[in-house]
Amino acid sequence: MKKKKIVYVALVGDDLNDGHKNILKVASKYGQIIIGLMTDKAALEYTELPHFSYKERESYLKKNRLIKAIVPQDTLDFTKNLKKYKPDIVVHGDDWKVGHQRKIRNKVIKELKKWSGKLIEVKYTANIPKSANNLKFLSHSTTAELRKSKLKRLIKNKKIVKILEAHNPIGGLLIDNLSYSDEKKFDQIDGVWCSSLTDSTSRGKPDNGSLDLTTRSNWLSEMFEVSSKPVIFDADNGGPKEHLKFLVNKLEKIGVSAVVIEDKIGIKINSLFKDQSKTKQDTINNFCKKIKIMCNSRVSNDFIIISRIESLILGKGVRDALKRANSYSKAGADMILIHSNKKTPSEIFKFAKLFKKSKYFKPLVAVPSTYPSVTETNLIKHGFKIVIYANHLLRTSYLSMKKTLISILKNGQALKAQKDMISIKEIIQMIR
Ligand code: SPV
Ligand code: MG
Repeated sequence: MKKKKIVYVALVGDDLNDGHKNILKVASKYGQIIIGLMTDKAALEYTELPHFSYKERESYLKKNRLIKAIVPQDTLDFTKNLKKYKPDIVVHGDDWKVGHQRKIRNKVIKELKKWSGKLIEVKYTANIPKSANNLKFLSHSTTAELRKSKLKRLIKNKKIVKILEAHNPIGGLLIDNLSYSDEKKFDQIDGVWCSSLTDSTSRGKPDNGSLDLTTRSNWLSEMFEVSSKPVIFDADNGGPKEHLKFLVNKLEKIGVSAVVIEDKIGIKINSLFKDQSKTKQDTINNFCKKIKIMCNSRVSNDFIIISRIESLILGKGVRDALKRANSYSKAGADMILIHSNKKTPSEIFKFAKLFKKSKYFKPLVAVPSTYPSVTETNLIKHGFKIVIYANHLLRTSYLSMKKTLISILKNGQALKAQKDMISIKEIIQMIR
């Protein structure tokens, strides 16, 4: 009997939309299908983090009759798996002929040549309609549990997790839908920073803790309706100890992935204000108690507790920050946010170098609001695992609004302001 040909198809497999189904149909005509199922790490090289874990996606695909076997593909580069399984044919959508996946395609062709294998390309199915089987649909119906677990999966699979502030659902939508790619790279924002500063400012209020948790979490729930990326919540100092249990409970329940609490007490003054003379820092002992309460209150280990140290903001120096970092880590904090209002990252790097040597080292979080020239590459080198761009969408949108308002007033018409706006058609398409 003639041996059946092996046909290799790489997939993320969160969901089989019409495009994927077409590829499987074509592939099945040539022989037995082996699926190279993208691991989280591989998927992140060209698209967003899959909604479901590898295991969940594998069991979903196992039900498909057309599929003979499923193997992990742990890089976007096919070479390792092609060498291992020596398929006669690879079937892929033709969309990878342009952009950063082009080089991956070239490597596949080169590798297949070694055993006279063939690449078959299927016309890309554009404009996939919204349906219960559509990925976009999935992203909007992400459950709290799925969303919550995404940050841990990102930390595990990325060199640095990139978080951007969003203060309304449309910001969340942007973060969800936009990515950058050119011939060399693909990149995206991994999640949302729910900032006390921009939540307050966008409501015309000062960042002094006057916005209550219910207001902020209701707003988050609205954002969760239109986006699927994980959220880190800025909880200021978390409030009194007696409230912490409820804070953790509420955030976990709605699907927040991480909470940051800072070691300040008394009336809240934003850390970027020059005059910090009225700001008081908590005692190490008291703050450790708070961390412990929060750790004991969480239901899922997917929920991350980040302790934020304000020693550098308050001029207490690197030694004080280090002492606190060790204690907070011992108390159970999963990560340490070391905040600074200096113009360069030298102070946080000095801290990071020392903390890296500690047996209590935990991955670090940076908020480069005052030192924007720092590169992600340099942060990675110093042990930072999350970078939070904490107020950037608010600052850009405010500037644009101001420009438009002035232009209308100056010209007595809106024509000149038009060039800096998106069209009404684009808005309508965005919110279809
Ligand atoms: C926020 O964005 O609210 C923060 C960061 O907590 S900072 O404004 O630098 O304090
Ligand atoms: Mg804040």
